[in-house]
Amino acid sequence: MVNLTINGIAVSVEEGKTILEAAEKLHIKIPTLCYHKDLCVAGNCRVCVVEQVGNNKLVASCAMPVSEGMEINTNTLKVRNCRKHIIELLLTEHNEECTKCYRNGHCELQELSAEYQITNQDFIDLVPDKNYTVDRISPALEKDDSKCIRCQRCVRTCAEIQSVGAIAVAHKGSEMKISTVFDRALDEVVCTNCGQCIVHCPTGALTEKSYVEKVWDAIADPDTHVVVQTAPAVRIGLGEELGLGAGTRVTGKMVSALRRLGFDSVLDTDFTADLTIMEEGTELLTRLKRALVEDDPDVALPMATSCSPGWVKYIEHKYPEYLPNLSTCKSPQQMFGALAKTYYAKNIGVEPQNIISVSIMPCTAKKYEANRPEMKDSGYKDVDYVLTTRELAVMIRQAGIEFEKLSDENYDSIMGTGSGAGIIFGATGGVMEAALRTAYEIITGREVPFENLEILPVRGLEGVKEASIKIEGTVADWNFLEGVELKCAITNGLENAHRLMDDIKNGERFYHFVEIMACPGGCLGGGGQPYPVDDEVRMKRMEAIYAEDCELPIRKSHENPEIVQIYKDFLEEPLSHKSHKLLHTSYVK
Ligand code: HC0
Repeated sequence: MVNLTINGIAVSVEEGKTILEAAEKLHIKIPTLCYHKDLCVAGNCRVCVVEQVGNNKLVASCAMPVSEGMEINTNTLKVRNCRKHIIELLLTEHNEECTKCYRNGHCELQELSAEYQITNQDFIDLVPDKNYTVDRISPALEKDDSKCIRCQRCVRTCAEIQSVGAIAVAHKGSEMKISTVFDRALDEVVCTNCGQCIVHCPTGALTEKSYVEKVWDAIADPDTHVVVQTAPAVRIGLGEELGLGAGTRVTGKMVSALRRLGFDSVLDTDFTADLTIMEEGTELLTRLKRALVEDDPDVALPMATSCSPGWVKYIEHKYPEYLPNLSTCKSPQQMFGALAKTYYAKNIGVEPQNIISVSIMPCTAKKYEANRPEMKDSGYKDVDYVLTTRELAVMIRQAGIEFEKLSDENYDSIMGTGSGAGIIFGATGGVMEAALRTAYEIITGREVPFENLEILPVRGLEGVKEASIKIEGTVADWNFLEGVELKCAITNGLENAHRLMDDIKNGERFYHFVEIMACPGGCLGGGGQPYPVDDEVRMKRMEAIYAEDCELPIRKSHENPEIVQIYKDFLEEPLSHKSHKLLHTSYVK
């Protein structure tokens, strides 16, 4: 341990820790901008400077490791003046239309500016006028350079967490900016639309494209029937965005708020998450049969999940030779959209052209996914508008709804019932766990014992998780699987996906089934969820998801009565002709 004092208070921390981390232990807050717990240290904004006693030097506390006997002051006149000048300089270059900014009230620069009472504009004459680029081309993301403070959190996020590298630092000195290859629009480069840059950006330089006004217009139109679906992870993120703690579960209040906003049908993506288990599970078993019984050399294993659109875009760019390995299932969002304008429209007696289908997602890539040309199998655009959890919170605030005081309400039916297996889709490992709960019962004809419902090896924030299940006691159709050891892997975050895919490609690992989610922690850590985020917050959201699963009366997808009903009334059976037309797709290199 290393002993030091901060503001005269003694503290001991492990060797290698920084001054910032030691101060945190003493509950002394040091302001930061370029620093983020998820990322490597950059030390480029210097707003976290502190004074080292003895040499009177200012050092960046996020980057400086502690040393024995060190004496640090975090709140001297010199420190305060230095921080103030740094913030003033940043503001001098910064777009000052804060009242029109999407991050107004949630901006770290704005908070610091208020904290340090910045009223001066002493440096304004030193800064040349610039032509800033505003990129609004993508259906999912927007990038406004006039709000960028060049802290490079986005660059590190894109490279370190996501292994994408769509954005990088260009030029030097005062010309320095965050750019893409040849300064192309985000929509024209390898960006996966995951939005992790947004949740790591301290200002409004990177945001989602907002469709709030379009949705208000649809709700106000008396000729349209507006159907809304809510993703698994929104119910454990919305409360946090509305000021309740991380991991607060608000499913019933969210449903109630959506009705008060004026949505005509309030339905649940968990229903199509359950449907995905039926379709994707059957697809996996079919592929295994082809491989193990028919010795078909063309069958692509491992089969990979296809529900995370950031991951789908990543595989298209980085591993196109593995596209046949993607499950042909559309994501639950898109399955829902295709059914909303066919099955649901028919059931409620509304013409599909009069339905507007809105989804509330924790994900920015879902906006991109809804706009993909493949996603029109209902004969219309399957999902018209995608809002993030944050955008839904904006609508709730605009409508003057006192969220905390709402009573709990239930989703409408049909397409409004989800099982616990559907809910856990929102956490990394959830799709795998949900699939195993159903596959076990199909293959063995026996019920999963209650104590084995929770498959712990697939849970948690670890980058790559593995599970190996020996199949025993199969029933007639599945005897070919007797004794087979089913090998599965789960990853979250595209850097981890990249490592896993490289190992598969190099023949170092073999699996039958892999679950890959683009964002750290899975959808609960998506680019449309509340900021700020770190692993502590992700863990709280994850615990909330599993708690919700535990409390539901139905915890297996195949036991969802609305799933049984849709196969009886409409789809006939998994992988039927109708299922293929509406629920499956393919991607091209
Ligand atoms: Fe997810 Fe999904 S679990 S991707 O993270 O599969 O966004 O929450 O809605 O579609 O269900 C996001 C979350 C979804 C989909 C589901 C899947």
